[in-house]
Amino acid sequence: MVRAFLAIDLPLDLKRELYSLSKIPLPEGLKGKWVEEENYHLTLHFFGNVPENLVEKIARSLQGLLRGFTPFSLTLNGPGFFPERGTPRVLWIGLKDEAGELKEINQKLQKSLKRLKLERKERFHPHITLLRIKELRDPEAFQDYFRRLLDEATRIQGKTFLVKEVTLFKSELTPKGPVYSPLKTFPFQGDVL
Ligand code: 3AM
Repeated sequence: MVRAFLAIDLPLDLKRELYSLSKIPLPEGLKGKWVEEENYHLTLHFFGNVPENLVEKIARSLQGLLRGFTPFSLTLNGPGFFPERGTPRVLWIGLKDEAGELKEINQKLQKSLKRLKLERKERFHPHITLLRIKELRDPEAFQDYFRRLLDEATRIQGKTFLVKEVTLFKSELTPKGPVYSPLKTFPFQGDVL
């Protein structure tokens, strides 16, 4: 079995900037795990554990559905968290998909998942996970922290980056954290203007 997900990897300088946000100290009563700098990515779909032979099938299908896309840019938006109500579990930075390319990839992906009889996901909210919250004892302290994060994130908000490819990653969970390695990369066609 392979634990697989489809994602957009990020440029190194952007990862470094995102990681600088982790320097804001977490308040008392908020325990979490900041995503490792090298691991930042934008998940398009989490496949979960799939048998090896299905990975090949998925890759072929992805090859087909991603054909025809050309490089496009995405813009960093402000921070947010999931779930919106109740205890926040995941803190992230959102993305603006101005040209609607992510939406289009997702629509094609959902059709392809249906054809492969794989589980689909109704909602797609493009984000880069920053922090996974393990314990939150003081909601007010969280609000303060989040305000500080909103403030700090204005530095990087509006930055754009070019997406030239999509990657099918293998995720291995280790005691030191997840290790992501590319299984297959799907480069977009055409020259960048
Ligand atoms: O980009 P994010 O962080 O949202 O949360 C995991 C990460 O997404 C998600 O897959 C991405 C790469 O690990 N993920 C992990 N387990 C999951 C699950 N059981 C999951 N998404 C949905 N269901």
